[in-house]
Amino acid sequence: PRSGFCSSNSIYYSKRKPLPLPPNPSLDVTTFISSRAHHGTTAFIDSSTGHHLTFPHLWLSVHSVASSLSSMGIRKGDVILLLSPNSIYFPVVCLSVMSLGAIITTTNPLNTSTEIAKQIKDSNPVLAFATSQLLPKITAASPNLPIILIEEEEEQERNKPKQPRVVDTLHNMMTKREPSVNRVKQQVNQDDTATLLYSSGTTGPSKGVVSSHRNLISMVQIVIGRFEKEELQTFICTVPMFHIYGLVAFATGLLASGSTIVVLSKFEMHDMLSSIERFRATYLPLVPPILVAMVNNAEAIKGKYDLSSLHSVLSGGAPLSKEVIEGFVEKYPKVTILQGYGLTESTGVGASTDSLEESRRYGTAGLLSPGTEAKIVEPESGEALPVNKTGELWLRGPTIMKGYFSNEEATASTLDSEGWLRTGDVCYIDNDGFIFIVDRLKELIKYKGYQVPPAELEALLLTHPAILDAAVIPYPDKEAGQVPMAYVVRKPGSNLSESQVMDFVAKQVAPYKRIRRVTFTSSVPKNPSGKILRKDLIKLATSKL
Ligand code: 4UW
Repeated sequence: PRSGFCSSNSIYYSKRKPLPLPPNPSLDVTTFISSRAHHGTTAFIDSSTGHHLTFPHLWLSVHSVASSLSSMGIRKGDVILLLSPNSIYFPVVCLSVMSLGAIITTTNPLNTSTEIAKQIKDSNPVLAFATSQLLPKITAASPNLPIILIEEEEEQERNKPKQPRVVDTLHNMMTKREPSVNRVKQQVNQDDTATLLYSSGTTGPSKGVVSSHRNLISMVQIVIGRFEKEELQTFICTVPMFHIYGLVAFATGLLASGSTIVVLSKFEMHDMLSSIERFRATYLPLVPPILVAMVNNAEAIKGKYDLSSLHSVLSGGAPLSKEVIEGFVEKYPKVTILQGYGLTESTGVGASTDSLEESRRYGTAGLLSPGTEAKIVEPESGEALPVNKTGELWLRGPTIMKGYFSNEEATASTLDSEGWLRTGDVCYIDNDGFIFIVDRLKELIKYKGYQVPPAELEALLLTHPAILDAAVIPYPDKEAGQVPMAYVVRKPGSNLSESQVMDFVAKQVAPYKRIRRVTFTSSVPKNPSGKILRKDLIKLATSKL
């Protein structure tokens, strides 16, 4: 196999050892993970309740839930919605659903019922799993969707009878141990769809990213390759499992290596740090804003918590500045920062650093994942560029999505006929194959690692009776990475204020999507075909910094 830059076709081949896919075409990702030998004992621990799932218990539960779903009539290709914060039961749902060849679609628990309704309309689920706390959001979004309640044992009897749409509880399904003869056997192929996660890609509103079992199996292999060590590892899970980062790590990949995963239902600094101490955790996957907070509060943290077990933190989902990396290295000299760069559209990690030495190349997103190829393309001419030249990163390989769900137009403008994915990230690759991300070509705003699609906010702003036109751009922010900023053109005679604009949006979107800066302008700059010239606005907004 080739490795490194090939000057005859301007393709970069991964320098990592290739990981051949299992040859059997009829294989689902759950079976692939469960059949892997390892010597782990505890798969998941809930950091606050101490409830845990051993590996045998996990697989029994997955089997039992899958059989129940099958007796309920769930079949290959059916879409099932999962609305839950991080929990030790989240992976049980994902793995059961995927084992049947049914498709899991996840959504941010912070989303409003209107936002959830949009995803339901697009993905058309036949069933939903939800915690009792989040249940009202689903019933508001889709009153007739049957629901399976995810709840702790203690909560069992309290909620069930009140809700007519609740058809069963996860706990009940996990313990039913329905004999597998009841399960309708349907062959699941690596090519079949496994997940439908939502991402705005390079432009427009959120779209369903279709990832196959092959995409996920190949990502599981990549995760195993990075983290399977002689000794078993303990991970802290605080990044959200509904997002590709958390999903591939905590609901699939790490399980296959026998690691123990300590689950936090939401991010809270004290809980995270005390969990590291209590469980002697070795790995801590994070998004950059949490690393920033760890650097800024290092003295207080080190005085209060014993973090001596911690071997590495992983950073991904958004860029980490050199300043923060250096600050972290100085304050936590015994902890290695590893980078991971990925997209929902690449079903997880497209590039990563796997050692301290690799991470020392400050600012790099790392080397291409095994089996992944890249091109750096000049956006105007479409020409593939050589080493050290900056352009749009294109990726190809076994983890690249099949396309956007029921959206041929978006698929065609993102994936080309040779299988290349336009990432919308501006990068260069150095002589040694290390990728450096320098800018974002696409519209996407990342607030604390969460995706905020400007097109959705612009559409919402245009529904305001006093707004004539609007454009939303990312504005740099030390704490959040970026915040959404709006340029607004008021209708003649309107005296709409900045805070009125912000309130109007805040009432209708999840908190992470809120507009946090407003500037009034007389017109929104556009090209002749009507596309907003975002780069001009970003330059204008940041010129005073
Ligand atoms: N540096 C700079 C980075 C980086 C980055 C992402 O929400 P999405 O679609 O997807 C993600 C996925 C991140 C991820 C997945 C699996 C994994 O193991 C891991 O390792 C730590 C990370 O974020 O957003 C995709 C966009 O987010 C930006 C970039 O613009 C990309 O196109 N991004 N990671 N390390 N920028």
